[in-house]
Amino acid sequence: NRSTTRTVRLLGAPLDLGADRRGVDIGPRAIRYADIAAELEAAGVSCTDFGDLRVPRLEQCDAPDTEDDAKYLDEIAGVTDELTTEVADAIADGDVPIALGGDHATAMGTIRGAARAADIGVLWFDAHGDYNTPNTSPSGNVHGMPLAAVTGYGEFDDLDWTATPTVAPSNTVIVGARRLDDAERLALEESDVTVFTMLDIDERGITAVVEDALDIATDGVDGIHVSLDLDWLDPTVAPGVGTPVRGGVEYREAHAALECVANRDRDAGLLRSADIVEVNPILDRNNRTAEVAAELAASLLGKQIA
Ligand code: 4U7
Ligand code: MN
Ligand code: MN
Ligand code: MN
Repeated sequence: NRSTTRTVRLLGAPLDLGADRRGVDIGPRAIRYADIAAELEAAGVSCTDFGDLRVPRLEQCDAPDTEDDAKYLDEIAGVTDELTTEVADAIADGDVPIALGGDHATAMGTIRGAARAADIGVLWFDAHGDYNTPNTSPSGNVHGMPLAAVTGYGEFDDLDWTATPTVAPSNTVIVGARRLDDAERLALEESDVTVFTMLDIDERGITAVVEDALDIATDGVDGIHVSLDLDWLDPTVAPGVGTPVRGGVEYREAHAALECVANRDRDAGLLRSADIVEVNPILDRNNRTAEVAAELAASLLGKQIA
């Protein structure tokens, strides 16, 4: 049992260069307005907010040419390099950094920062696999590639750190997948990444699946990173996302999943870092998706229901 109060350090990452739909850069602000700080304090952790990273505005960047296979990758790399340093600093100070996205390219920064301090596994809650590479991506959008990058899969010309895995594929688990591109599916099959689909959740229940995911992610490492893409949830629960896919987890399933992670964390002190990404307020209804994000953060940090 943990004796001292933990501190979450919020790091805003208003990154929208990895996705097509505008508005995900307002995500950090919307999650703050949904009072993530109060939610976390209700969970018994203290919370500090380090504000937002500077992100180049889309309009300031050179427009990608039409056959660009990884749009804005250089600019994204600049931002995620800074986030890597911020996350590593937070962990060195004893805090738990949570990056507020921003699109999912954000995770290239948080995961690299967390992996500086210790060997980690990754739990990736997402409708998608985010396992495309510049060579396989149908869209050229980098938010569909971060998991491939951090597991060292495929060729990312300008990102030298992708030459070696930042996290072992065998400690990497996707939970809730329901839309994979063809090449992405093949890549995942030949990798050691574990994929639990929505059908696994339907058949076995969310808690059994997450317990398995935790066993795999934590095997032989010191801690875990949790990456939460809000499109993991059903769009009726979380409508404010750029790439919604029907048939996602329900509100209560999502909380149960993160409560399982928190329970394991309470026993073993596993949680090193997290990111909460893809909240797009322009596409949302009355900030509902940001509110769900803030509430899920509290479950991840061990909020007790009773
Ligand atoms: B997210 C997609 F083609 N696979 O690569 C792609 F369907 O971070 C979507 O999970 C990626 O929201 C979604 O562009 C990225 C597409
Ligand atoms: Mn994603
Ligand atoms: Mn997604
Ligand atoms: Mn496999």
